Amino acid sequence: MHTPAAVKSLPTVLLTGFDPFGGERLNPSWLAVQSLQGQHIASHKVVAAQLPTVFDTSLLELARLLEEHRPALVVCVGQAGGRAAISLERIAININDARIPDNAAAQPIDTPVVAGGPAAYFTGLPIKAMLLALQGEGIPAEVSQTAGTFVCNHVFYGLMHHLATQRGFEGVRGGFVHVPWLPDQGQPSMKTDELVRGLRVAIATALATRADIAAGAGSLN
Ligand code: PCA
Repeated sequence: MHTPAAVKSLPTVLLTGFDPFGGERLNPSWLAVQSLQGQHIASHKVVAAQLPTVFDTSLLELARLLEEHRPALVVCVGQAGGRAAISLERIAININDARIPDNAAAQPIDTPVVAGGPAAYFTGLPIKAMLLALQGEGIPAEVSQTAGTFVCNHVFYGLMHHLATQRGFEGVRGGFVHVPWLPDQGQPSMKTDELVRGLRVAIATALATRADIAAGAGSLN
């Protein structure tokens, strides 16, 4: 029955974006994520939150959000200027190596995200199924083999480490998606409404797909 109580108890998708960084005035990841706040996708409710583009603080905020919302699925989103497509990140690595200072003027070089943690984590998202779904909708998409070594990779690694090691997160899936600039920021770019549509398709596909499609489909890279 669709009582208010039943609606309230819908499982949650935690969707994060970042604040602007590197002297930019906006961050498309936050604009796109923000517009999905409170929306329902495949019987899940989206909780949108902003993370600061700051090493360590971003992970403290993410950990707080994970404990508060206990999501069924987590998709962290960031801006990747210079990329032309929605990038489904495959792997998070245990390194911070910042080419520019973060928003708190920190610029760690060759430090681990988690001291003693594994070298890398694979995404928990079904990225090949998501890729096919996005391309089927005519939205430019690609699998990416690196989320870089700045705050996005830091958050991706911290997310996967939290899900892998903290109690109560067994079976919770998560991963990271990079989005291109908006047209105002430079080229190549993607418009906000296409980004939003792409994130909706990506999330719906992740919720509908338990095991990623594999070998039989051939390499989709
Ligand atoms: N992109 C940066 C950090 C914040 C963001 O949106 C990155 O790719 O690391």
